[in-house]
Amino acid sequence: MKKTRIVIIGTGAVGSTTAYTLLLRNRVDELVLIDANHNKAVGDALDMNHGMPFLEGAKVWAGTYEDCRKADIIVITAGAAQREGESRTDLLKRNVAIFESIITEVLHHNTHGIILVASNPVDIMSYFTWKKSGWPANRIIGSGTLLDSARFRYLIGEQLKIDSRSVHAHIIGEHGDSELPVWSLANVAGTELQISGEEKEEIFVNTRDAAYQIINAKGATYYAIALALDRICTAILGDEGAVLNVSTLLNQYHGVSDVYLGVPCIVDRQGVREIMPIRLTADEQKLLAQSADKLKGLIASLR
Ligand code: 6V0
Repeated sequence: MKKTRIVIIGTGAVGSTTAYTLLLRNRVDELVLIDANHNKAVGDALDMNHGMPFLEGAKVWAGTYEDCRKADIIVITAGAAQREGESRTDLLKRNVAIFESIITEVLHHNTHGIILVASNPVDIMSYFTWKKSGWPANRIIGSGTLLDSARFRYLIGEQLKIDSRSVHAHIIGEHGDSELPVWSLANVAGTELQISGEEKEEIFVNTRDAAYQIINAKGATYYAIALALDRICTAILGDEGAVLNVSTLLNQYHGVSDVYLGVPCIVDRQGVREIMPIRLTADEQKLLAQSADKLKGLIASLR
């Protein structure tokens, strides 16, 4: 039987936690770790291999781009940290340069896989990866607003004292400051949420600003994003047809085109099989258009 392989590029906080999550949940046969700091990948692989007597027997090693050849999924979590005094646009330019070299290497060895991008700004990095690769957009996926939607569902669940898995609610748009809550569709078992306008505002602000809160407290976020990446990989490898709010290329979606944004998508072995045509109110459409305009402005600033 063909072995499933995931390559993770960038084994910092997010990459190594994602690798560990995939291992614990027994998702793959082979897990390859690649980092510009090869020693970090070597150390992570050793550390995880020492846990094998307690696991189900996957193979983990610190690899090279050559290992991308047999990869089903290539997860990119590499990124540069913001330097003191550096603007977001300059950081973006540096991250694009990092991606330029990573994608060139990946394309050299793999033509059939799915690339899953988590590095920030994730929607722009995904768009750039799609442009650079020349692959069909369904095979370039960004983690999008899957994490934001999970935070949103968790906070709604806390408010209502209902298991967050029973809360159906979506954050769409940019993974970042211009994202928006789709309150018009939020429900539990098809019933409208019993939450006041004030409470809704507080829940959304806490969702949107969650990363700042965590980074202020401990410097980085990595557990929940690792679970979100695990969820996407599982939907792909299991050919699930799961509906996940990932970042994908939009084409005339509520009037938005030629930009990657987080929206509910059906995810299976093809990657993004289809985008769900959800209903939005006029206000929600306006916010989605603003989110798209913001990202297009940033993409234009790179040219
Ligand atoms: P980190 O801990 O600094 O790890 C980054 C890793 O990338 C380091 O180990 C670097 O050595 C490595 N790296 C840098 N350049 C290269 C290169 N050219 N090739 C290979 N490896 C390289 O950062 P952390 O893991 O905390 O975050 C990684 C990225 O994920 C950042 O862009 C974050 O902003 C982003 N996140 C995205 C989230 C999402 O929801 N999409 C959530 C959290 C973080």
